[in-house]
Amino acid sequence: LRWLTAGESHGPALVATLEGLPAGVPITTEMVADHLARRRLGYGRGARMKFERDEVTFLGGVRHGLTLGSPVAVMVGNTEWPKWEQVMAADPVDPEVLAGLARNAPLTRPRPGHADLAGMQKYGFDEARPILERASARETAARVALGAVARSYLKETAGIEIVSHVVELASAKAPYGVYPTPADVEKLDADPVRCLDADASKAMVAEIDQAHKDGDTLGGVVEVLAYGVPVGLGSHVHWDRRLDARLAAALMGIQAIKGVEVGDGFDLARVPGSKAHDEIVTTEEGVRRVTGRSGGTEGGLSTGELLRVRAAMKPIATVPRALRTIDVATGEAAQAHHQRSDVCAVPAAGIVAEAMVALVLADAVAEKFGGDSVTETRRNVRSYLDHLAIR
Ligand code: EPS
Repeated sequence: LRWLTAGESHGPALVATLEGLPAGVPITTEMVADHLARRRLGYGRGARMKFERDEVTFLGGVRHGLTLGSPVAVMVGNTEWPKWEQVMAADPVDPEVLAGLARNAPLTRPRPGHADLAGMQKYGFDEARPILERASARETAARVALGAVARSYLKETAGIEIVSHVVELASAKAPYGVYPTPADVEKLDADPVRCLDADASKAMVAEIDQAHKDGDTLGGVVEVLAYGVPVGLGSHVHWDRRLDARLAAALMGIQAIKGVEVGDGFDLARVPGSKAHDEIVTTEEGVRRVTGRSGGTEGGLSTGELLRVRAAMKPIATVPRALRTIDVATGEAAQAHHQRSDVCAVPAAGIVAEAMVALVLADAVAEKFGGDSVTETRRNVRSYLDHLAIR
C-alpha cells in the first residue's frame, strides 16, 4: 500500500490518497464520517471540536459503496476555512489586507514542545504559522479517513477487528490486563475518556478538570488491540519487514507520541526470561500461547494471538499557562504564544492509533495475501490458514 495526506489545519480541506487495495472493499461516506466523529469525542478537547464539522467527500476509487481497485482519494473539508480564507490563501493576498487581520499576526514566540522553533529554523521562516499549520494534529483526520477504508479491508478479507482504549491519563490508570473486545466499542465510545473501567474513567475526568483549572494540559497512554490477526504477518528476515517495527514507526508518527510499547514492552526488561515469554501449548483450538506478554509478535512476525500495542502521548504543547520561550523577532525572553487549545486529546489519539494500526496491518495483509478483488484476497487468506503445517 502507498498512502499520503496533504492539507493544513486552517486550509480549505485535508486530502488523502490510498493506493494498492483490491476492488470490492465496502466503504461509504457514512462509514468514514462515523470514524471521524469518534475522533472528535473525548473529554478535554477545545472549542474548535464543538463548532467544526468534518465534511467527507470521496473524490476517487469508490463506486456505489465499494472500492474499484483504483487509488482511493478522500477529502475532509475544514468548516473553519471561511475565517482563514485570506490568511491561508494559496495565491498572494494584498499585504495591506493581511496587515489588517488579527489572525495573521506573526507568531514569533514558539511553543516549547511544538514543531514551531525547529521548523522555523529548518524551513527559514521568521514566524511559526507556516510550520504549525501542518504540524497540527488536525492532519490526523485524514489518516482516520484512510484508516476507515483500511479497517473495512481487514475485516472483509481476514476478519481482523481493531479496538482501542485509554489506559492511562496523567496519573490515573485503568486496571492492567483488561482488554476490551469489539463488543465493548460502543461502551468505550460512550465514555468521556474512552476508558472501560468506571472508576478510572472518573479519575481521568477529574484530572482533566483540575488541569483545566490550572491552565495546564495532560497526556496519557492508549492501547490498541487487533483481534483476528493471522500468524505470519511481517517477517523476521529484515528489520524493516518486522511487523512490530512497522507498528512502532506508525504510532510514533502520530503527533505528540513519545513512546511505544508492544505487548508488555518496557516491563519485560524488568523480569527474568522465565516470566517474560508466552509458553506454547496445544489446545483444542490448536497451538496457542498461554499468556499475551509479547503483544502478538515474535521475531517481527505476528503469532496469531491478540496483537497489542501502546502509545504514550505527551501533554499538548499549547499550554494555557504559557511556558518560557523567546521572541524570535527580538531575541528577548517571552511567554509562548497561546490562543485556544485542548486540555487533553488522549481519547482522540486512541482513534488515530487505531487508524495507524489498521493501515500497517492492511499493508501487511496486502503484501502477504495479494489479490485484486476482495474475494481473491479472502480466498488466499483461507487457503494459507487451511494449509498451515502446524496449527
Ligand atoms: C491542534 C490545535 C487545535 C485543535 C486541532 C489540533 O486547533 P486550533 O489551533 O485551530 O484551535 O482543535 O485539532 C483539530 C482541528 C482536529 O480536527 O483534531 C494542534 O495544534 O495540533
